Amino acid sequence: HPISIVKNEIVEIFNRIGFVISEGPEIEDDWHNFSALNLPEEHPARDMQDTFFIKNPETLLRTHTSSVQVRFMENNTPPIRTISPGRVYRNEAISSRAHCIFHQIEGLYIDHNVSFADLKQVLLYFAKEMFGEDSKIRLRPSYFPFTEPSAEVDIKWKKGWLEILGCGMVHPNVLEMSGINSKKYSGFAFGLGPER
Ligand code: 2U9
Repeated sequence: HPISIVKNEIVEIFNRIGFVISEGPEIEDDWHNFSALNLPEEHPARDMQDTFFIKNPETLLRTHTSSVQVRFMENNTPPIRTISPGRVYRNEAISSRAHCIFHQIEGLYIDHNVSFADLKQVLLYFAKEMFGEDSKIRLRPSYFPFTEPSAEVDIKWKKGWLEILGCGMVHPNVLEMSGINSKKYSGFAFGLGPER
């Protein structure tokens, strides 16, 4: 399937620089999908409108693969380099551009002294491997609850800019909630949607 082909290509690019694949359950609990990712109780993403609940509020279909990386942090100690591909679920209106089931590939890198410059260079490597050696990337400031600072990344494409992923430095709260000392360690994360 075209999505599997693209997914495998992306995963292999990150495998070559030491990211190992991690997988986790599609049926998740509130902690791994929301709370541990710094999404407070009142966050709109927790709304019935956006999330498929199996048993509201404690059991749901994961809305992102970040829950896999929370589990990975709970069960491993840094250095952590992992890539998590998988199916995710959001209760949105289905159209030719959006389905309620889609895919994400998320990366997580945690070690001593990981910087935003490391993030930028890893993403430039990815763009060059995926789209060609001449690729250029641009980072725009953005916001995600689980990363601070956060950015969206565009590649130069046919004279314009095309958004390919979101990323940022893992929020210290997120590290601490999974048992990683944010005074000793820092990390970056990114997420991309192969459908796009
Ligand atoms: C942990 C901490 C932080 C993953 C991230 C994004 C930014 C992002 C979307 C892009 C399009 C998903 O496919 S999409 O709908 N994702 O923009 N994802 S940072 O951040 C994490 C993950 C895990 C523990």
